[in-house]
Amino acid sequence: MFGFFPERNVAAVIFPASRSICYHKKSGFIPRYRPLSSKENLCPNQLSHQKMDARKEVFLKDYKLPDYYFDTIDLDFSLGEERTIVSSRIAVTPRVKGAGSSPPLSLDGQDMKLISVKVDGNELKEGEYHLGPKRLTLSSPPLDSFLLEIVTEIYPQKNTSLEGLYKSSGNFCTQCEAEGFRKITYYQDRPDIMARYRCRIEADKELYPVLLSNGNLVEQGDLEGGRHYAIWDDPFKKPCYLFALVAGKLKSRDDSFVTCSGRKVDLRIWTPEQDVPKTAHAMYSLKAAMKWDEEVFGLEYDLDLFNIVAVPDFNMGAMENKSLNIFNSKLVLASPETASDEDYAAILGVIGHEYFHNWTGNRVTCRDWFQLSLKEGLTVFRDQEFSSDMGSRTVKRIADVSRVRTTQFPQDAGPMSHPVRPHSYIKMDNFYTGKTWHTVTVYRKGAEVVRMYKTLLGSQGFRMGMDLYFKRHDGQAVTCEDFFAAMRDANNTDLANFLLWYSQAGTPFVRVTSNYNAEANTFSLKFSQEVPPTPGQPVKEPMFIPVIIGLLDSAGKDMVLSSMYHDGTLQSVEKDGQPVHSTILRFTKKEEEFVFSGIKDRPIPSLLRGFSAPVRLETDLTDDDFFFLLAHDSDEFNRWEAGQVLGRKLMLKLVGDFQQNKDLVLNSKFIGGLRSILIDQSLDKEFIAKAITLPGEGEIMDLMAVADPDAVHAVRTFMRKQIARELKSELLGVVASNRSSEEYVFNHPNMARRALKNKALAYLAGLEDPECHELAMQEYKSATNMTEQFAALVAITQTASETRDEVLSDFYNKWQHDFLVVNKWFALQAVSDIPGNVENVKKLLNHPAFDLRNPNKVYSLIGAFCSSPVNFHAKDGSGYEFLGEVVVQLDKINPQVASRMVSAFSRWKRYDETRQKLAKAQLEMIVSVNGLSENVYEIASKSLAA
Ligand code: B3K
Ligand code: ZN
Repeated sequence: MFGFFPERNVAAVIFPASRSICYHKKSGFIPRYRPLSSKENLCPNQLSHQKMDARKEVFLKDYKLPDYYFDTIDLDFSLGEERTIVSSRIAVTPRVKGAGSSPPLSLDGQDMKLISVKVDGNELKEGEYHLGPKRLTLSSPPLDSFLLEIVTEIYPQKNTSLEGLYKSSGNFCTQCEAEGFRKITYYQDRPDIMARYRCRIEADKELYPVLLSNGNLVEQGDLEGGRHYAIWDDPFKKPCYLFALVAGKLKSRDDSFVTCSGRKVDLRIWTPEQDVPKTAHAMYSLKAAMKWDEEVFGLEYDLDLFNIVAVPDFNMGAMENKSLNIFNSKLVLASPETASDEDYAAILGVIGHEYFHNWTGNRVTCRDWFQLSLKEGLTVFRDQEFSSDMGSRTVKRIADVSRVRTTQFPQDAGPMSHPVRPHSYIKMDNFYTGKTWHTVTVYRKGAEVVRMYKTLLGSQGFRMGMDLYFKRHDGQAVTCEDFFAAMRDANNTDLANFLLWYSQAGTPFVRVTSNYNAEANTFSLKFSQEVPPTPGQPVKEPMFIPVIIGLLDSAGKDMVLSSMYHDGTLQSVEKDGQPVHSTILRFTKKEEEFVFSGIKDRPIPSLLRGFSAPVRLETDLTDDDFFFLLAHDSDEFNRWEAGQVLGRKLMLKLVGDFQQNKDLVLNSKFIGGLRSILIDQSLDKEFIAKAITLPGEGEIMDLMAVADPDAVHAVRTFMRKQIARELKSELLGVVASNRSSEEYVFNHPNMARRALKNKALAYLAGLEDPECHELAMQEYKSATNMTEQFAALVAITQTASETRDEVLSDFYNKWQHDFLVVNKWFALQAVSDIPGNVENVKKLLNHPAFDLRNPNKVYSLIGAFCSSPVNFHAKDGSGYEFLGEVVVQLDKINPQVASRMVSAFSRWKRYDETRQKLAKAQLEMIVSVNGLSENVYEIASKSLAA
């Protein structure tokens, strides 16, 4: 049997012994074209050598230009049931031509069998090349351009890692980013190698009637033996991580889009036949994204065909392969009955995201993987803006900021803390985004960094920067500095130490104190900042922090701002000669003061409007000031934020009371504030839903010296019940007035209505009184869409009750045929805070619908379990033990998914000693496992070391 787990003596299994040639740094490369002696053939310490190789850390500072460029590559795939033969023909050009001697050409490759290597038509013999478990090296290739031909054999059917070429539900598909192409053929698997691709695919016609790759279809036809072929040609040069191939039994939804220059683009979304009806929303999203990118950034699609394929087995959300995006089915398939508003919104955002990559990522790509945020931070920013324009800007901003705060801030304060542009990695896949349990810095903090450019330069200035970026770098592989330079040069401005956002890890703490001088009519704001030490970065420089502020007068209106003292001079803050209602302070030093003049009354400052920088803010504002901002701030984001600040303070105080066994009492002013928001008809309903949501348990634990999951859970549950009790009649009113029998429509007003109704229902059902329970049951039974049905189910099952099991089985029976809905059912049970839930989750592992090889199922069951503070952090260690066992098992199947799961341990030092001991024991057990993947090793060992 062939192995797919790189660190378990793959070479010994996959390659015939005569080809298992090792390379030691000490002895150097074995000279070309000299047959190896039997001694050289065998590495004395093959296994430990592989381990060393596997866990090698890669550093940004070590980046070197490639010695060889690849101009074109012709790929030929002969897909089979046992094995697939891959032949490549690469036109190679040395970077320096005609030098006295040529440097070695090192090609990445693993988990495959090498059949042959030819240089300019001559087959190389053993000894003329060097083959290791992870690379094939030509020690002295020709001095001038040459043709390299390689044939390999690969085994997609056995590839459970879901990177490279693999099978998903009977269809072939690929995932090459970040370093999956090396599992397909030997290649320089690095993004600065950009070549023009032609791809021929050959397969059984009945089993795989659809054959797709990047670019344009140039030829297709039938072959003997029931086989057929297709040839695809992509006119744009690309790195190999954007290569894609799909072969399978698929049907498409077809549509078209006419670009701003009048070119008709065929759009196709491919799925198994029965799912085609569920692709309407994805197609709508794609067309909306194409139009938006033209309107907002002037970016037009550049080919005549755009394909999307949905596959059920996929490690991530989706992949932006040139003109052949491959998606996790979850982010394509939707119908009102089976997908929630959240799913619809996610599909819109991710279809947009992958489409936007065509320019930010594909046309201009990354020089090396350290620059990942160049494409991901920018593209996340673009998808956030797209979704904002399609729905409510404030609500989208609140959702995005909450995500940064609840996922990225904790990461920035933990052992996995790294800059937006990391300095080193062991396994690049560990730096991609996930949900709450994985790294979010490159993507989410990266998007905040891009947003700061826009804040500082304005929409027009930002657009000028983008235009210059494309003008300078179209078709190139570039760095974050190149993006920075384009922004700076297009606006002819000084962005001072802004680049530190890419290189310094950690969330800056910003403190603000204010002082009103009634005699001088001045209002001063003193800022200080501190970036905390992070692993490998003990000392930090001050950052460039844009702070948008407004000053509210006693009636709650924005004061007019015209000038301020700063750096010893009086500066105008007017815009185009007009006074403004809010301004941007450019806070760049450790300490800095800004003094507004002409302020007639003591104002209440509204600081960091729209969350203008990803920082933790501490101010000297009183609770009354925050209640005032909650009621009046013209910046809706800060209105929400004022409620959150009050909520956080209150929860932390109650946690202290709980720990000291004091009675818990909820401040009536807080309830009053929530009531006035709840009944304010002028407010957006989704905004209300967000504003009456308490900060999450994770967010509160993150603010504690020692995180106490039991106390935080008890306090939040108490507060929710108390709020529901005191606002019961208003909440019942909300449910009653927001019912609708109309057909499901995905638009902001309808989603907002459902969000508010569902939020009210969740509060009410938490009361555990028969009337509310009955109401939730009615909502469950009468719902005609998944958004409302599932929300009612969540409300009913949040507490233990007689009907809980009944409703859960009713839901399963209804939806057992739909794997995406069944995943919701898994997640709902796994995330439950009912004590001892680990036993139920263990049972679900054996449920016939569960499969450890399917990432979505793992995320639904195991990932959701880890996000229950009560059960994952159970004091008896049962949650940790469960995860430890699962990670070890999962790592053998899919290291990428396993490493996401192991991340749940990374904050173990935040808990009390008993929990620390238990979690540490699991981490130690994991790192001691023989043959552990690099992915899991990197996360587990860094968690232990910090
Ligand atoms: N670029 C892909 C992510 C690839 C994941 C590699 N492990 C999706 C995206 O961010 O658009
Ligand atoms: Zn992306």
